[in-house]
Amino acid sequence: MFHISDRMTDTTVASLLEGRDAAGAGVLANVRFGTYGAGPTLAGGAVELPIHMTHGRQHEFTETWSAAQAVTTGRYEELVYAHDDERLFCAGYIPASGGYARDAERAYSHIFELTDQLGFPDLFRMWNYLGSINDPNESGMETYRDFCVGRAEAFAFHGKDMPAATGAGSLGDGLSFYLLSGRMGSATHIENPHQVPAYRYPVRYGPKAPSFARATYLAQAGGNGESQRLFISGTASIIGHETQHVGDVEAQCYVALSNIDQLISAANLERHDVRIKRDDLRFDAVKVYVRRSTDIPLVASRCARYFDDRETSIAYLNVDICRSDLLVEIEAIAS
Ligand code: 3HB
Repeated sequence: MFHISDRMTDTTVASLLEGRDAAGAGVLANVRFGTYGAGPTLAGGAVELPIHMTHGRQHEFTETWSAAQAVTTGRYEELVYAHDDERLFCAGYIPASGGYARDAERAYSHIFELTDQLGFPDLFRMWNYLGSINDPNESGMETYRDFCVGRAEAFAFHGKDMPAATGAGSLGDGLSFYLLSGRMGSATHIENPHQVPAYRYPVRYGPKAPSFARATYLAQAGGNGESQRLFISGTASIIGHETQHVGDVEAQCYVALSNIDQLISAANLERHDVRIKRDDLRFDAVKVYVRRSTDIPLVASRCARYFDDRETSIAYLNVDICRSDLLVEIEAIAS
């Protein structure tokens, strides 16, 4: 179960990983999108992860990942985790230093050790929020590219499939990350036929390509009434591997939404052997990353129309995006 709570109203606006009612279920984690960031902690039997993602307290919100069964928590190396019988939530924080490659490789290696040891080997969603994402590190490499090097090395070394992901800027320092992992065979990764898979991007975007899939389908968990979910990665104005409409936020928004359409089209789902009906899909937990605050009203009007904001929670975050010519990036959960 999952919900986003607006700090002011504390209403549940979306739900994920259904099992029991939100009121009765344990909580795996609270991810606080707010005015400061820090490393993850365990509090009240759940993971707490504050990430500096909002410019003011009025925009703060919390993503709550709830459990369907009893929750077990723990720590492993720099990671803090919580799991029930079916899902593992894991989080970490790497302080800013001259570069991220080594630390990211180490953290992702620890993630794979942990997920394998605990029996949740199938990563189905990850988020990485980097301070100064488009700025150079001490060797002159862009921070995002530097991070991609370490993450790619860990995925390659451990032979892991790449799940849906978001990689965006934060307003703080360091790398805040969290991810979800499931039992063996629970995840199916999906690509968009109109986009080159990110992990095959040419070297002009960085020495190691970004390690993620365009979406991941999470199959129904056995016997507890949980329903299926499609996790849509941060999606932007990229066709093939190239940014479209540099400088034009409205056109970028249109291409990003068209990319989501392509990804979840009946033909694409069928191509990936995912048996859910496009027409039955409902969106939840939409997060929209907007580089320039002045673009938010326009982006919000386009997204509200596409997602039907009467039905769906949409959070707008004014942060940088992994590629410096991208102005908007959109993620969602469809079920
Ligand atoms: C990532 O590097 O994990 C990533 C970056 C994006 C969108 C999705 C995933 O800009």
